[in-house]
Amino acid sequence: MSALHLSDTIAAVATAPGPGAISIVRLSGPDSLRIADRLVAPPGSSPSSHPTHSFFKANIADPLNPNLILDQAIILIFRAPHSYTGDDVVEFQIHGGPIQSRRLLHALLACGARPADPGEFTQRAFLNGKLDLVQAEGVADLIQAHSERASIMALDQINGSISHYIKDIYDNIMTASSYVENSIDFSEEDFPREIFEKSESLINQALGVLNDLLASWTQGRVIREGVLVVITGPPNVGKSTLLNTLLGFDRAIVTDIPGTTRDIIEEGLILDGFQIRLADTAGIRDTDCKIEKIGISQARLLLEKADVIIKMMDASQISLEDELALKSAINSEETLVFANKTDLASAPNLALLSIYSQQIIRGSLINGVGIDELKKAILALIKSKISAIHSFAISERHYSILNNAKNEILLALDKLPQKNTVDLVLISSHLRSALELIGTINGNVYSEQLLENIFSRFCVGK
Ligand SMILES: Nc1nc2c(ncn2[C@@H]2O[C@H](COP(=O)(O)OP(=O)(O)OP(=O)(O)O)[C@@H](O)[C@H]2O)c(=O)[nH]1
Ligand SMILES: [Mg+2]
Repeated sequence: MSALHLSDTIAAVATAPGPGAISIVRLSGPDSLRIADRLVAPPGSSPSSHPTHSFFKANIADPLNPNLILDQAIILIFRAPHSYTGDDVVEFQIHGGPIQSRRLLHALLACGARPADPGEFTQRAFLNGKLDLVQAEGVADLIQAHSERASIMALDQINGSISHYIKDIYDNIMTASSYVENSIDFSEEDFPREIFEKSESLINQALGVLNDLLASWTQGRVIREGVLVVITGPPNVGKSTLLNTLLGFDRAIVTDIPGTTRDIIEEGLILDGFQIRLADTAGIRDTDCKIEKIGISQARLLLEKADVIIKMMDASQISLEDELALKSAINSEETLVFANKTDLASAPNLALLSIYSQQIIRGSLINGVGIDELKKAILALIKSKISAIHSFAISERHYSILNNAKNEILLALDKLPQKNTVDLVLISSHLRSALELIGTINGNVYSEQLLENIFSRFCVGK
């Protein structure tokens, strides 16, 4: 990406391709008004004669053949710095459809604009100080949001919910770090010992906010990517039947042959507004079958990533293994136990299950029994993971950077109470490293590579 060249004027279609009522083509950069002037056919007034935040109707013509009218347009003028990007921006609202927008885009390119890269308008907004990197990431999250909850969270992020905390952490560590650095040159006798207490208090404040942000990560992942719910258990207990029942259509093959499912079968599902990734897996057992073995090891790997595990058993054949699995499941925060096939279960087995009635959901999928109870339990588990404490939620990128920054801060904090002037250089270097890391979250510190990674996930025109 020729990312950092703010002197170019960039153009792109901002609306989704395909038929629609209106298409919007955007132009941003120092030559926007001059380029737009070349397209407006007389007797329309030229865009450069209009003040910022004004709009007017005009015919736009092919710059190489001014007699050829391309479309009628509403033209909007935003002069720097009062635009989304901070550049001079001209937006053309024209008739919808892919042909009209493509013709206008080609005309703009012929007049000297360059095609915009993905996310380049938002990247310019960042480079021009209109928003920080966390807010820019919120824009991408908003466009990609699959649920109402995800879009609310993204909008909060654009409005600065996370940026505010990152700035807090950054400012406190910066002040602590300057206290430490300013005292490095003092002699042992004149040394202002109170800087240790002052710095410690600032660093602890920063650490508290940082821990709060870290704690919001699970919630964010669950809302943005969906909750991973994995169905597991021995072969033939009805795992694939459960997947099909929850989805409402036959996605997985169901037979009475143990070992039917081998590959992981994952499907999306919305349950009470929560996006769920529901996965059916191979039944877990000792087997000599090469294919089944691969399926079982894939299932085990997926279980490690699961947010919710539905452990299924066959109520008509409760093995010692089932009982052991049950005991470990009871202690696990993410596991629900579903005893299926109660229609086939003997009286002693039903009696045994009733001992665990608080921990086990009993059902008979073939008769539609137990499904509502299971859905309720899944939702309760998801809600317990999404506490109301956090109105914001950091992303995976923020999480890993904050964790590294936390390590640096803890190393600095570890040296402080010793009130040893020898350690000042070391403390200062840990604090500097933390600052550099935190700076890459909001973009106080950035490289072209970092911007490329972030903005490449945007669409063209945003
Ligand atoms: N009687 C009875 N049979 C059921 C019930 N639920 C599922 N089955 C049957 O149990 C058999 C196995 O079901 P599956 O859903 O394929 O089981 P699975 O756990 O996915 O099996 P694998 O893929 O082999 O691990 C099928 O014949 C189902 O029709 C139930 O509630 N009662
Ligand atoms: Mg199956």
